[in-house]
Amino acid sequence: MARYSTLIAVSLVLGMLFSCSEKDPISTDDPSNLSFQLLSIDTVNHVAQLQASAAHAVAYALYEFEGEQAVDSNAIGFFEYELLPGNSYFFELRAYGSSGRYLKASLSFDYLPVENEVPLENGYFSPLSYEGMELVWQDEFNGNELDLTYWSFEIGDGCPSLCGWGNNELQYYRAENTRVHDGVLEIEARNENFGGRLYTSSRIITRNGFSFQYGRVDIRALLPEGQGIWPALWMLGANISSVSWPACGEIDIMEMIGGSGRENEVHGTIHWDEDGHASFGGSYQLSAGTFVEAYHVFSIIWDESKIQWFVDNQLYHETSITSNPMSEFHQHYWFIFNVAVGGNWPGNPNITTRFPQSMKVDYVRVFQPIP
Ligand SMILES: [Ca+2]
Repeated sequence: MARYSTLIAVSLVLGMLFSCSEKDPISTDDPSNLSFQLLSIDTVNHVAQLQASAAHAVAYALYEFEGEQAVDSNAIGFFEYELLPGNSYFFELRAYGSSGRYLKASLSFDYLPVENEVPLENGYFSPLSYEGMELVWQDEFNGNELDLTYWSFEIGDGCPSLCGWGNNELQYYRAENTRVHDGVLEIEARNENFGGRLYTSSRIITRNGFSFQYGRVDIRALLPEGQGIWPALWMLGANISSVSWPACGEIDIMEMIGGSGRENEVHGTIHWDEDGHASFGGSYQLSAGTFVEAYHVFSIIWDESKIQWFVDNQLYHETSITSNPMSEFHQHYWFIFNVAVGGNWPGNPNITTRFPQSMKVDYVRVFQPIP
């Protein structure tokens, strides 16, 4: 399905200027506290909704860039404006008081539709075999549904025991947001009010279907984008139900914090218990482009002494796991794939965040040394 994803860069300039007046503007005849914002863009019908609001305003007028005449005016401050894809827009808004004096504010944005379907062939591929190793588990996501032999869904918002999943995340996880089609697993974060939350997404785990200790993991994926979007490919220690987190250990193979200027960077991290929560992470930046534009392969090599992190087979982070407090890294782990929305690390979505957003996983493969 071709999708018109639209990107807006919003810059909001509020000019609180009284024009043509030398009077002290402290009067209910004059407007005050003007706000002017882009409420939404309907990318199907190409319509922008703009909302202005000011105290003591009796009329609002909308002007285009350098326009002499208002393109629209009314008493409520709500405007719909038809857009042409590929253009930049600049609006000025005037809020009039009964005195006839006005406050003005402006905002600008670019409306740049892009074809958001990145072909599966675009990007890096990892080999199906490595010398001295054997493929012990894989999911190539070749069917039409998630293989429940391996995977199950974690549903909800984490409440009551772990509301916001420990990070003040905003989404409600549902099975409905996961699809397997055209050779990929797709987890879609949506701007959808459900279960008392403003967003929905999915979080899938192999807790009851597959776990392993030591090996090489390759995961080929295309990442979503936008402020507040937080895709993750990670693992938890299989003893979590008995020792809890962080004593179970956590190995984050890939996390990306969406938002402008951050989508060329991914993070690899471990968490464990060493007199409380300890963590150690590294990050990798692409030399060009973003993780939204092409598939990349996120890997770890994990053995008795260390864990190494790779992007497209480039080593970028490494840790020893031989110290005594790191016993949690010498046991079985299972996978978690999810796309979170909002939370402590990325911050919340804003007007620049386009929904829906998808993480697509082409495959996950686990290799272990041939005995
Ligand atoms: Ca595939």
